Amino acid sequence: MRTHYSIKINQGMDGEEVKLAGWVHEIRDLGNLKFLVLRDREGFIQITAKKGETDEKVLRLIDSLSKESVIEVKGRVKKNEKAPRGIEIFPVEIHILSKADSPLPLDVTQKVDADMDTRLNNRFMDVRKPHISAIFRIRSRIIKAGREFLLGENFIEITSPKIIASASEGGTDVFPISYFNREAFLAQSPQLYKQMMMSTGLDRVFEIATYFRAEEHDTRRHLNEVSAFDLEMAFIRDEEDVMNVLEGLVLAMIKEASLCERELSVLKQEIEVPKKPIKRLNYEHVLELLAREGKEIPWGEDLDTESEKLLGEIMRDQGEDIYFIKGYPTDAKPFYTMPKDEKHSRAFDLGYKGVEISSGGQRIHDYNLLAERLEFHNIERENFTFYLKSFRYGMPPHGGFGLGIDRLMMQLLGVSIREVVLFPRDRHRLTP
Ligand code: AMO
Repeated sequence: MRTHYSIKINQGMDGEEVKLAGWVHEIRDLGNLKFLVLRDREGFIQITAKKGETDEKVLRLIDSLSKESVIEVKGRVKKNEKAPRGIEIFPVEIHILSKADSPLPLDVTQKVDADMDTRLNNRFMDVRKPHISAIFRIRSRIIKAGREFLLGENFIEITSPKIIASASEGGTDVFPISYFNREAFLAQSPQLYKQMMMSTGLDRVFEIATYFRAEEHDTRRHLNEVSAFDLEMAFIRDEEDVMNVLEGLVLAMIKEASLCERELSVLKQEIEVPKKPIKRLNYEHVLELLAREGKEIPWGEDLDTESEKLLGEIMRDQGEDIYFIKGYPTDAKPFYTMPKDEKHSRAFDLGYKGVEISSGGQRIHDYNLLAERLEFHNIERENFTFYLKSFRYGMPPHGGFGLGIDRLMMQLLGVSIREVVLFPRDRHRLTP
């Protein structure tokens, strides 16, 4: 329907005939002069109609327009230094493709600030705002960069089932569903399947996965439906091999975000790309750093939100936005975690500006040890028979990680997790 997006029209096109299509962002009627601002995916353009010059039919149609209606405009480009970007369109024909009702549920011109619930309830309109759509354009770019990075590193993209028979991460945070006449669950992660892939010979796999987590948390960093880069690789010496891939992936994604110039300028933001290598901190050292600031965490416990945030501040003061924590106590990590010594494991987390954005590690590949760890975690072995079987007939040493895309986006832009997910799922939100 269109020959150009608004942004492509420039002064050099003076006199050319173009076709544009989009939403009526604003209408101003000054009697003899009528201004329309047309908004499309890429920006805005002014349409100027003049009594005596513009066709009567077009003038009457402009009078009948409501804000946010969808229109198609055929017109001539005109240089005008007084118009935004020095150009306007002189309309020859306008057609209404879809008329918008009024009043509008949300003000797209941002003159009235709506609260988050109203915005999310009307997300289809919220995303019409350029600074909101910019978020999802950056999101698309970093996902593309991540996928290309991994394909370039010889990883194979897979798809694992989301309807499964047992809790993939153990624990109780699962959504039960009815599967014909049996109980099933929504997958908490591809964990069991990506590990099973390691014994297939396809020894480097990844998935852009959805995690379903029945966590009760109601915070600015937790959702019940999560997107993540989920990866597994075999023939590793130890967790450092996995951390090096995560380092490359996350830095490639942050770098791509930093290159989204137009979006960042709409958002009035700049993104600093951290330098390689990402600092490695030992769990015990982290406890010391926190204790120095008055936050005591008993050995063996995971960091709570407050200490994650404090650690982020401590590291910021040392000039590090992003950091690994390794050598976690084995018992604080899931059953599949490879122990390093009696107390420590080969699991790691990746923190970015005070929030965990990824966790992973080397896994147990020995059948007997894995069965023992399942028992230690009080997980019924019968539910994991299909998974355990893949460890009995040739399973190479392996490891992997999950990198939360929503978490990475929220930390990149310094906003709540709900801002970076189109239709977030939390305890209160099931529609739209
Ligand atoms: P974990 O449970 O730590 O590990 O999840 C990995 C990453 O996913 C993101 N994430 C979440 N983001 C928002 N809301 C949530 N409720 C939420 N839960 C998780 C975080 C987190 O770091 N199987 C392991 C990964 C692995 O070892 O390969 C796992 O799922 O960014």
